[in-house]
Amino acid sequence: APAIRLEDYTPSPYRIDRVHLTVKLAPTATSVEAKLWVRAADHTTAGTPLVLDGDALTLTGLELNGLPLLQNAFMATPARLDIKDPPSGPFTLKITTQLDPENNTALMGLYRSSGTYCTQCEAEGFRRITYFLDRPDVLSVYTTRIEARASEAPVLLSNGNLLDHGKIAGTDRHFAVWHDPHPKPSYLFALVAGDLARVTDSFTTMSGRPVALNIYVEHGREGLCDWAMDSLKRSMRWDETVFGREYDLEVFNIVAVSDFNMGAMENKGLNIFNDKYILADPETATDQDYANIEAVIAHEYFHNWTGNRITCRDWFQLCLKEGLTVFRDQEFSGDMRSRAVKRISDVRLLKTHQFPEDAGPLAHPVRPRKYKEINNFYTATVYEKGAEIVRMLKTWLGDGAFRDGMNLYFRRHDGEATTIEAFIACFQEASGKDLTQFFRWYEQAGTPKVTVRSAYDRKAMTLTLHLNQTIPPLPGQPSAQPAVIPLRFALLDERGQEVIPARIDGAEVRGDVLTLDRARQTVTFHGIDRPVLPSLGRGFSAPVQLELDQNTQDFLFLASHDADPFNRWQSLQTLSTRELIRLTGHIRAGEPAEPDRDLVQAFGGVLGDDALEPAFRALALTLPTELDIARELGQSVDPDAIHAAQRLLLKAIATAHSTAFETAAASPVPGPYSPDAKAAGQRALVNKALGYLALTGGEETARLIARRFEQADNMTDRIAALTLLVHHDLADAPKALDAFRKRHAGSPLAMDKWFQVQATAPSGATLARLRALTRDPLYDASNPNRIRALVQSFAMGNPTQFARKDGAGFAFVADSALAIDGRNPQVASMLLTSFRSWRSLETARAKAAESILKRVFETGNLSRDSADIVERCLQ
Ligand code: HT7
Ligand code: ZN
Repeated sequence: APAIRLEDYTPSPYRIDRVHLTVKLAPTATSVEAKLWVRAADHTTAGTPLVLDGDALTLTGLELNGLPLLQNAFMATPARLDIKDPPSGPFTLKITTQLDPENNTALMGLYRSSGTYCTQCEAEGFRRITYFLDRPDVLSVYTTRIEARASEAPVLLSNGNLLDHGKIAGTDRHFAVWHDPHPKPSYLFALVAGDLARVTDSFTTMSGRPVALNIYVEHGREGLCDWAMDSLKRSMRWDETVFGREYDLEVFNIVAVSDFNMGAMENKGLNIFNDKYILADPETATDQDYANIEAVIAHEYFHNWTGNRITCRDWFQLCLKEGLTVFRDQEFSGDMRSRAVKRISDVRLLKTHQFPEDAGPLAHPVRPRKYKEINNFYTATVYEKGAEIVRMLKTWLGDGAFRDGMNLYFRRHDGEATTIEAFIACFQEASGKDLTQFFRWYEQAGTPKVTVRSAYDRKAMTLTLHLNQTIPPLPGQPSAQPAVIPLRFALLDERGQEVIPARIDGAEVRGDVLTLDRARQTVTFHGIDRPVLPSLGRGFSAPVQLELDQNTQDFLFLASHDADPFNRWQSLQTLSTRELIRLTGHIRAGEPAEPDRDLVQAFGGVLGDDALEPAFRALALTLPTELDIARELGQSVDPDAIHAAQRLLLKAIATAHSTAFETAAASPVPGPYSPDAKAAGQRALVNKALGYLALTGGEETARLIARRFEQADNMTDRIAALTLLVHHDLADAPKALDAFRKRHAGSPLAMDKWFQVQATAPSGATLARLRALTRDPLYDASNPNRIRALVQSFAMGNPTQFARKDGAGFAFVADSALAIDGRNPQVASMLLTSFRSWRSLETARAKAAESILKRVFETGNLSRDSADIVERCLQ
């Protein structure tokens, strides 16, 4: 398929001002009648052929201005509808299509999930419902009439406010009419119909308007919605307080469904969620689940302004809504929880998911210039790096100018489909700064590497930093231009006190932010009367890889003295990364290796520092992941050696501080279970300590872990103990797995954790076990959540077994992708992205991966989604 290119964008020749949909639901034969009010965009396009998008559609009726269209006046295929000679003035089209929701397995368009009809229209799903100008810059006002058998679907929902509802006389059917007054693109259309339970609440907006809040779930799950509802109300209030954004309809509906390709969808006034981001109670959800629910609810709600009121002109601008909305949800969670802990967690995610994407064959700019399948661009780069760019704007311009820029954006572009250029122009005007160079962040792929060499001159009382920035060559991007990099900084003396320079030369400085904008730069701090250590990139102020020339003692000092908690954490990570790379080298060479004592000691310091919040300590005691080390190595990666190195360092830490870990593991978390950040942090530290004990402990520790599993009164502790039992292959593991399965067989979401624990066990026996698990009656090979739990967590979270030398891990993932590709291409291509770093593996493994990728590519009938990923992986 040819690529779609940003440079080829042209405005739509036609507008569709109004849409009336009448959807008559039946499981395998739903009819959709779409009445469209069409007019030419201007006189140059009036009367030109009108081409509407379709995807796998069956046309059953077509009228223009109320009269049936003659056969030779149009051309219809499943993929398009051409009206050859439309009137030059405004006209109406009535299009009738027939759909089969029951057999729509792609979960795009209108489908049925456990008997509930629901839709997913982003990015290009509306064209699977009716022929349309299915592009985000065509905004229409929708009125939707839904009809269904009352017993099958007592609940009928669409976007906007409810206008009317009632029985259809003489039948067993009923109807509802919804009207959304806000013009919106087709990707935000939604419809839900089914037999669902409703949990209600209400919210009064800042201007005093009441809003009815509803969450619809499967009957019997009503008791699992409290946290989601609470998160929604807090999100609504936060957006008013922090961004001045008020909700704009009489009702806000959320529906939870169990078959969903992604996390959730921000349809106007009718958000549809993967049920894993709604349902929670202490018995089935972990602390992480609670935090994720809070974040995803906020994210979808915040889209009401950043995405819905102001949307994207075209799909190249996806980060206009996604990067900005991720930034907003991260800020929200930072305000609800510990800011430092939230920031560290987000950066960990960025480094393990986005950095590798940005360093391999799937690398692309935050605003891509071309795509073959837009579904493959809902990536960590567009979302997470996109959020980092917005954060950099705030850091660089300052809080005031950032707020002014946001306000200008909301004022100027409300009701529009717009571009990144228009967004950035608002900040340029608000700050008076030229943002031309800053814009490169949207246009260049790759993570900039910034190397820093420092020199202190006691006589001259100067500290000089020699800074260098580069972006390594990437497919399609042989070279790159220097980026604007805001670095938050401080200079610390030997007691950890901040030293304020008298003057700084060589870079723009505003407050504690110095900004790099050249490939090579020398920055001089004057008036420095004693030796200082720079703390750079505080709070991870730019998404770059910082290579500092500081030695072990310097980092150990920062790890214990830096007032910036992020850099305290980062310093230990940097040291651990260096150490793990050193140990990996020795292990590969078959040489004896001994972990660095000072580093091992430093972890004891963190563990024993009661002034630090427990959640921070748990994060600081978490080593860089095996994938982080693989990414740092970049080539000739041997996952077994990395795994062994990590074990070695973990064991050394566990042995050196065994008593402190025993004390920490025995510290009870006070009170009954509560998902708040403080209690969650305490549990995280207890379970982290238990994890260290498991590495060195004998039978007594094994018994302790088994007891923790049996006695746990919440899922966080239960799954933590089960993970240790299974991953350390302890004697009680089989018994505990059985007990968990019995206890949670009725909760598919809890069972996902059971599949995931087994999929991530770093053991040679894992693959055979997974093959057996795919035949477990509780596994459903067509449900995206089950596939993610079993196959994706294996591919992304079990580096030694996925990259087995014999290629069997690769084959398992590739075959799972092929098995689902015909039914659900989006899920298949998501699985295939796990091959993205294959070239950095050592030769034997790389060869195995390559031959499997080639086998997949040569399979006939590969979906466009999967073909695109495999093709790019092989390029
Ligand atoms: N905007 C939503 C993206 C999404 C999606 C995209 C393609 C296919 C299915 C999908 N489901 C949801 C989610 C979000 O970012 O909020
Ligand atoms: Zn989003």
